[in-house]
Amino acid sequence: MALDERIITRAIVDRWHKKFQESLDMDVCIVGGGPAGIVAGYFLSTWGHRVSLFERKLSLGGGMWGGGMMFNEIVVQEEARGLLETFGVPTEPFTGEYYCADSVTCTTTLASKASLAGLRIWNLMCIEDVIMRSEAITGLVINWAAVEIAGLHVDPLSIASRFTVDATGHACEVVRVVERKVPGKLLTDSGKCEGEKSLWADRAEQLTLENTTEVFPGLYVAGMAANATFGGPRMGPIFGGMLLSGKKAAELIHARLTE
Ligand code: 48F
Repeated sequence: MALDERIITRAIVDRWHKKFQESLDMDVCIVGGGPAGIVAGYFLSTWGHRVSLFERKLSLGGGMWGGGMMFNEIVVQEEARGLLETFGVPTEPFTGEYYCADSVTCTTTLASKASLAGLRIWNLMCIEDVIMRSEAITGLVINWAAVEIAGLHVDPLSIASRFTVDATGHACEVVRVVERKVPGKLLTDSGKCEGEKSLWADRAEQLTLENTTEVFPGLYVAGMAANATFGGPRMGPIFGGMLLSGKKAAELIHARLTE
């Protein structure tokens, strides 16, 4: 058979548009494909919800690929080891309750399992704004990352979503947009984004879980974005809190979707 380039092009364009049209009205949209966002997406998809995840970069994984300072190993504590094993990621005991995993195995396995669970992954797209109604955040304003990177003046499109998760890491980009542009206050002490504090691994890991919650009607925070929103410290390359936070966000939203 002689290959026809026009059919190859049509296959890609047709299939992509079908996926996109089926994804205009979602149960949950997750912004950011780091460990917290991927884990949240995996569980919500596994539990039967319609979930999209938007990632600005070419690949999922966020800060997990690079381990600590480009040494491609991550550390997890006892509480999170079982979660990694749920995904089939091998861990090795280091000492006491510290375990290590290869950061590349970890990233690729989490992303693969989430995708196969039915999570709709939109890479190379960024969230530049939210859709607001008087009662809640009801969706996201999306654009190509290439448009953002090139600084082009191109209007975005939008996606409806019952719940949104800000899993954008240190920058907590969705929360920052809501703080700046949506009337009302965030559900933090000051009503504003408190901002991330300096490194304290133990406290940060506990707070990441506590801070994983709804921060504005319809908007949840997970992972490092949770600590940055509520004024918690950063934790460095220990990833248990990120993984457990993604699972907690999924559980909270699952309860809302099924109540
Ligand atoms: O930063 P990131 O890995 O967030 P996380 O899941 O994990 C944090 C850890 O990696 C590490 C740490 C803990 O040990 O402190 O930093 O909380 O992943 C966030 C992802 O969100 C994407 C970004 O490219 C990254 O892959 N992202 C950020 N803003 C946007 C976005 C946006 N506006 N639109 C789309 N993607």
